[in-house]
Amino acid sequence: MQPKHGTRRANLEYMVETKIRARAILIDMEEGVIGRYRNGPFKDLFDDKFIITNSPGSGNNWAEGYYTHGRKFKNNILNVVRQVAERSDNLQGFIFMLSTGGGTGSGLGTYCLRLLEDNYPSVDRFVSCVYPIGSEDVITCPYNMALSTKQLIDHASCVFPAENRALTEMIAVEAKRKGPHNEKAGFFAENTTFENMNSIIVNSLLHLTCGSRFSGALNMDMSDISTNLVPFPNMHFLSSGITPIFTPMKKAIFKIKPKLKEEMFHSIRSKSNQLIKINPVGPTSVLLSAALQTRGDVNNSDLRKFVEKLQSKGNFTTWSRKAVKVGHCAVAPQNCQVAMMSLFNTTTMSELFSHINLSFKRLYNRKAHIHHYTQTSGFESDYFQECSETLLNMIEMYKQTETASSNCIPRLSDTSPV
Ligand SMILES: Nc1nc2c(ncn2[C@@H]2O[C@H](COP(=O)(O)OP(=O)(O)O)[C@@H](O)[C@H]2O)c(=O)[nH]1
Ligand SMILES: [Mg+2]
Repeated sequence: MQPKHGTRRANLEYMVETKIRARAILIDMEEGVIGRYRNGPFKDLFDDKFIITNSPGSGNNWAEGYYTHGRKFKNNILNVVRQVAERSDNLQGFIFMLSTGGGTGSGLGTYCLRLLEDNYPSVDRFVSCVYPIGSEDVITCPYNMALSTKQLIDHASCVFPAENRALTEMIAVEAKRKGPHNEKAGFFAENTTFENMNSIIVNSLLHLTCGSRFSGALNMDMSDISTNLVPFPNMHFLSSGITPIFTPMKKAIFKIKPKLKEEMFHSIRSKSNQLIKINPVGPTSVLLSAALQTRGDVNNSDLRKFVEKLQSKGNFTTWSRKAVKVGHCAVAPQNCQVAMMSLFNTTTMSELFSHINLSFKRLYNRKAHIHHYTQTSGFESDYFQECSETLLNMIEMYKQTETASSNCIPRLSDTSPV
């Protein structure tokens, strides 16, 4: 049985009626945030046994989340994860959703990443994370971003970053395109609310997981993503581009014209549809890998055309051009005939690392606010420096790849990012 209408209320009623439960663990050290899920309209969706809270938060301090809360909640978290994992018929991976700018998501979130790596070493860890660049409301945000990014580099299988400034711009463009009566199109009074920003991230996650949720001949599973898109250890940060940006709530179009599909394909590789502010097909980008996920009314010849176009437009290395991974899921999102997502492993990802390192250095050069971290039991002061070195190493690895990509390299060693 499918919900009759694509409205939020209808979806909710459908979930309650069919007793659908999210296979999700909610963790927050601020009780009030999770309270919305415990007591709000989604309360039947989440199992109370799998909610872990505390108060009063992590004080915007990565070390507090990682060490203090990590130590305190380790056994509780492992116990809950075990129960949820045992309910799965086919555990394909863990998906983490966190912000890198505060204390809980960044600290406790990346603590959990390491905990699961130790306890489930063969299960992939995918991370959808927010970089609050452009919406920094916390002075210690640069430290938290740098410290958690080191953990993501060292312990995640794949990272799908989203920058708040990129999401904000996408919302602004969409609002302008839809005109002043955009409430009907699913917008809220304030365009840059987290609700709107998160909606973009949620859509990207729905595309990412559609191959695991629906059957199909050309499905791309989560595990295919880490194998196909990560050519060298640690170079696992991927740029996601989606279209449509929001699921349109307007009247459905029943016949999709080929031109519209081509425009959509153009959008997903353009910089304005990426969840982070980089240009994957710009002049400085070298593509280490790419994937295309389509949903709905797209046929094999469309797909072949899209891939050929990407191979001719994108600046791939000699060894990555042939290997564009393709997934097609016949089931489109609700009220939508076609949707697409691109994933790029591009050397321009170094721009994100440079931005994090620069904002980190601005504070760290003055040693401002470091005492909050160093007085947390377990935190070693050298760790700041180590973090910055890891970021610089990543930037250097991308630069080397960029330089070497113009030469033909017949054989690659296991780890060299040539
Ligand atoms: N896009 C997006 N950004 C968020 C959201 N919640 C928080 N942020 C950003 O992430 C930063 C850290 O979040 P915060 O809740 O303080 O951190 P916590 O300690 O992990 O709970 C904030 O300053 C916001 O800029 C959200 O739901 N969506
Ligand atoms: Mg929070």
